[in-house]
Amino acid sequence: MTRRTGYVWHERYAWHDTGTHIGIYPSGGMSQPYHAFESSQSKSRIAGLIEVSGMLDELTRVGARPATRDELLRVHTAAHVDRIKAESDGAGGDGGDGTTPFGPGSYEIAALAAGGTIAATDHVLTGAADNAYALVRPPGHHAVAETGMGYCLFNNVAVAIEHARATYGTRRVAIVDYDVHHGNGAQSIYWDDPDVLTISLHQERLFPQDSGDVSETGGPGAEGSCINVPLPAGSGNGAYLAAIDRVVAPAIAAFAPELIMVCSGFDASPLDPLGCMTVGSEGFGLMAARLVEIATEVCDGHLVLTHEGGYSPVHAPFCALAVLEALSGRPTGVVDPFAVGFEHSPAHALRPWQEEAIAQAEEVVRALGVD
Ligand code: 3YP
Ligand code: ZN
Repeated sequence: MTRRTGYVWHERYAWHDTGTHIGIYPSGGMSQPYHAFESSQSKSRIAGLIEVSGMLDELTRVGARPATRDELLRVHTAAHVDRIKAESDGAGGDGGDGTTPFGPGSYEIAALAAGGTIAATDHVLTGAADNAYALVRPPGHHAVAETGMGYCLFNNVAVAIEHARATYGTRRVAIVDYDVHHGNGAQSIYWDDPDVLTISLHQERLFPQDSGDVSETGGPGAEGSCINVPLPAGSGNGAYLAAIDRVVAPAIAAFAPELIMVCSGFDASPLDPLGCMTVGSEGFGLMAARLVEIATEVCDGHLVLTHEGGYSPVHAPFCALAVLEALSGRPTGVVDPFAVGFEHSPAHALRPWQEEAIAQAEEVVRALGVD
């Protein structure tokens, strides 16, 4: 079955300047200048493969528009929004934690990233598309109300959710975050909100280092609206798919959201410089296919993905293409060259220590009575 999949990409996303860093850290001294891992490379090359593979012709192009200041203020403090704007009007600055560099004009690009996610959400909720992928930059899932962090300036997914609530009266929303890092931003923003379920699958204690434990389950009055699956380093397709089937699927079925938002990062790839996981393009594609199934069962297929991390310029494009093939139900026939020699890797088997982490999260879902 084929579906109409909305797709957002704007060349201006590639113009967000993260400058010379050695990946994560400022360069200088004995650290020869390189670039920030979060650069335009991986994103532009994803957009490139989507076009060259012919996938673009099968998608519904969705235009990006900037989120307004008021739309950002539904999630962020005025002090944060205005500081980013002021620094962006000057020489550039940092999102707030010293690892989130940005150049002149990045306020407008970050507003376009949040607005691109809004546009994708509009397409799905008005029925103009069945589901959608917003390939936006800068990413958003670490940004909290009062600051940016970890390459993120504004929380794109939260800005889109608040837009949906204000515009369509959407009440219950689930967020699934499979970026290799913890989705701390939405967890923090919706900690006390029982109507937004946040689920994050991530490498345990990676970033932010002290968040995303399985014991974090939501604030008073919102217990059970937050689920974390911190997976051990080395987890591959088997662990991720088991987490989707045993934690994500039952939690969402019980929560019964009207809309599912996905924070889609490809930094759980074995070629990623910022993670130690081994999810292949096949794994990402299968996760997306399961999410489509879950959305079909619980919320009329309403599924919106927004792009987060993923820093392998050579592998991320094949991961993204596999996801778009699953969303649209239209295989391109493109072969991921990295899958050859990787498909049969033992790294994909679900290992006992990974299974144990999943079982703990499963227990949270069960104990909270949502299963
Ligand atoms: C930002 C600085 C150190 C780790 C990092 C993670 C960014 C990311 O991909 N988040 O999803
Ligand atoms: Zn990440």
